[in-house]
Amino acid sequence: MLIKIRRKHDVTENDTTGELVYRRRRDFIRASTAVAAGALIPGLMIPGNSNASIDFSAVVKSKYSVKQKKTSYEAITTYNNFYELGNGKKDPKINADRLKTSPWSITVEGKCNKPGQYHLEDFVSPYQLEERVYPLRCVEAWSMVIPWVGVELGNILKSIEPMSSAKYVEFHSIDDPENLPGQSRRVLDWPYKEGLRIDEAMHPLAILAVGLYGKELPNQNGAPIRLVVPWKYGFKSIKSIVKIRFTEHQPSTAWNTSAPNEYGFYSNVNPTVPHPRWSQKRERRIGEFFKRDTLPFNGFADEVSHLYRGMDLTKNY
Ligand SMILES: Nc1nc2c(c(=O)[nH]1)N[C@H]1C(S)=C(S)[C@@H](COP(=O)(O)O)O[C@H]1N2
Ligand SMILES: [Mo]
Repeated sequence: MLIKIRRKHDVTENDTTGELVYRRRRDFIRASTAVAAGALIPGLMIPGNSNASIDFSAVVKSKYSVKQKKTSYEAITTYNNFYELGNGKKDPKINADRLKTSPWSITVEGKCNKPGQYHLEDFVSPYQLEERVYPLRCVEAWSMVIPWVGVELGNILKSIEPMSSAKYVEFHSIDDPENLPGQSRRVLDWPYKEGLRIDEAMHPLAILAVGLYGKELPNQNGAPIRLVVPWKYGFKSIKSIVKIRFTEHQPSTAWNTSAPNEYGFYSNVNPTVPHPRWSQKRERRIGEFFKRDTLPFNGFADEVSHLYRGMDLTKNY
């Protein structure tokens, strides 16, 4: 059911998860060595009263928004990658209620002065909610334009007071194999993990989103809180975050661990570096017929290319 036969160069909207093809092979090979569910990290959900009541009337527009036609709410919320909720693009919407978002807390660890467990409100309410209309470019060569509602990641991180030894930030998604149907299979090494270098995380374009189209984030889009890093491939924008850790060394991340030759740690959108199995030169904007050129850093080169000065992003992708 997962593997769809198609013409070689025809990446369609229904192309399920180029990201997954390699994994499936490895899954198969590793099936015999896979550990039992009991060895998985237990659920990280902690009881509390953190049912978010975010005031979406206080949202302001942002100068960082792009002026591109927004993808429809329907498409944004029915065509998703969220492997915890299934491998197909439609699965996350179908299985959305398997993600339990209330209560929700976020554990902060590592090299910072204010580690601990935070309620969602503590993360969000002190800061200005902004609408950020950003293109999202999946590594599978499709894209959307999404009007996120969120707060600048850097402002939140600063309030947790990272130490000078904090060179990276690591994020973990929810780990709840009892409820999340995708986690009963070792598609990835759960929980889903991502990471940024600290200066990337502090860049004003990076946000933690709690909504889209002026409303609460639907579960399939990573409720109640997810990262959005618009100049990187979509898989860096980790959903349903329960843990943030400051580290001295580059953290291991889910896709990079599963296929390091295909998914680099940085994974900035870069049309000149093909994925080993397909070109990244062009993309299909969901809802449009003709493909369009993919832009370096997904169109944000002026804002972010200085972060990578001196780095060879064709090797260190
Ligand atoms: N926890 C988690 N985060 C995730 C994913 C996932 O499977 N699990 N998929 C990633 C990928 S590959 C993409 S393209 C985007 C998709 O975000 P969207 O469904 O809101 O458009 O989420 C990213 N974040
Ligand atoms: Mo993706």
